[in-house]
Amino acid sequence: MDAGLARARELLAGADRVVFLTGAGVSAESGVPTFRGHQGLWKSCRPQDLATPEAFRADPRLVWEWYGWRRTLVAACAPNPAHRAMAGFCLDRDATLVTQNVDGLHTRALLEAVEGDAPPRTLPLTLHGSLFTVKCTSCDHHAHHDGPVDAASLETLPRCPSCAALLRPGVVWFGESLDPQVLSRAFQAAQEADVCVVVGTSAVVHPAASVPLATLEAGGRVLEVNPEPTPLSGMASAILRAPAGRVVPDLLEDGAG
Ligand code: BV8
Ligand code: ZN
Repeated sequence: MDAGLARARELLAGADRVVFLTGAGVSAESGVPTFRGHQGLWKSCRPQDLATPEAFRADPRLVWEWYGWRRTLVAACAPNPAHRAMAGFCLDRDATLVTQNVDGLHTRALLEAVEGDAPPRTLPLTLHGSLFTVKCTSCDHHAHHDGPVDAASLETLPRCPSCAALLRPGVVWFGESLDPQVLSRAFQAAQEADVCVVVGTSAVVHPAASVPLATLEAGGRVLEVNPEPTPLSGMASAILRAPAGRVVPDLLEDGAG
């Protein structure tokens, strides 16, 4: 067994409480483009330029076209072995899954792993919201919304059933604050964790990228799963330089717990 994997499994075996922080890389093998990878580009637009309130104000049709395209793409993707291994681990152990992703694949993996309802503690903490929700640009209406979006014109964009204002994707854009309750639960879990397993994130977006630091500051360890180095690599006690779908099942399979 690879030395990094052996070390990582040893740290997990000794951990009472575990927190996961995932980013777009965990969904790459499911066919979901990452945020900053070259394949993440869409119509030569940079995601960072479209995922902002300013972009939506300037051109809601273009932004909805991008989100509609992503929603359709993600709806055709499936959880990969990394999602499934983490879902199983969270069902068996005292573990919290925090994700930056808006693709819903962690939740789908969890619901596929349980018959019936998933225990609330195992539901992922989604720091940046979901592609499959909308919220009103004017009133407090928000709802699940998973159909195709007709972004052909301003007139065909989704409207609020209560006040008829434009609906927007139910995600957190750059420059917007995260849900304070979700964020505080994520940092609480990180502070209490013995190990934070960071999977598939470039660790450049804050406050999400600070979650592993809360584990370190409380005396815990960080494990990193990422084919590339990140700003967190220097703080990791073990690093698995491999794709998540290939190595996370080995990391988490029984015998690591
Ligand atoms: C906030 C939802 C308080 C939308 C996203 C100046 C002005 C205003 C704000 C800021 C500023 N400077 C800094 C900030 C804070 C800003 C920030 O951090 N900016 C960064 C870019 C510098 N943060 C915010 O604005 C946050 N809010 O701070 O509020 C505030 C309020 C007002 C003013 C100031 C502060 C809100 C951030 C949330 C933005 N929304 N998503 C949508 O998805 O459409 S973030 C977006 O990036 C995605 O959610 C994504 O998940 C996230 C992080 O990216 P990654 O997941 O890491 O993905 P990435 O492509 O980067 O990397 C993929 C990784 O996977 C790579 O490392 C790759 O090697 C690896 N990989 C590839 N394949 C695999 C793999 N790993 C494993 N296996 C594989 N197979
Ligand atoms: Zn409304």
